[in-house]
Amino acid sequence: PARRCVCPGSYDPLTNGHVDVVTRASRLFDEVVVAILHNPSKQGTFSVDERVALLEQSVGHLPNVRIGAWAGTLVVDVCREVGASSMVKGLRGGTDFAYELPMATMNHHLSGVETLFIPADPALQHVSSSLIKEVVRYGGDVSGLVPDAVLAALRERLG
Ligand code: COD
Repeated sequence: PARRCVCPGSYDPLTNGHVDVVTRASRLFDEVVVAILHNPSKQGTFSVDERVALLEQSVGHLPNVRIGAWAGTLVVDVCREVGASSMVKGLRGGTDFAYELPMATMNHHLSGVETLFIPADPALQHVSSSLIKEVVRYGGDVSGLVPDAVLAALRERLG
């Protein structure tokens, strides 16, 4: 059977850190499902349709990557639905690890799904969606840290 993984996240919006993790996961698995998990009661900066479109433009060229969106769903239920026995996440440092370890253990407890961690590209360790938005809001330059399509969308929305 095809080995499949899920790369879950908010992707509000995606950054080059996300692109790096998805690209590296796509070399390890037959198929990668990029899963946008969003809270239906919380409005993001970008709509789910916009997040999907930006992901399509930035990782859509990878032949074994597909993109989907789920609202108000446990990530383990997404894994079950798409037939993935593991998820892949990026680790930027100790703070990510402290946040991710209990989630990984809970997700394994809930359904046996494994979480695999990929160490962040050192050149992108400081990149998060929230920090990127803050920098753009105050007029800073984030080129090189997000895909060009995201840069344009951020400038239009916040710049
Ligand atoms: N380099 C490498 N990796 C990065 C970088 C970077 N620069 N930036 C982000 N990442 C990684 C993050 O570590 C994370 O693994 C992933 O990319 C997604 O990041 P975000 O910021 O888009 O998404 P988060 O952290 O807001 O997503 C959280 C989830 C949606 C995965 C989580 O809340 C979740 O699983 N929600 C579903 C509900 C659920 O199942 N809850 C119970 C969990 S036990």
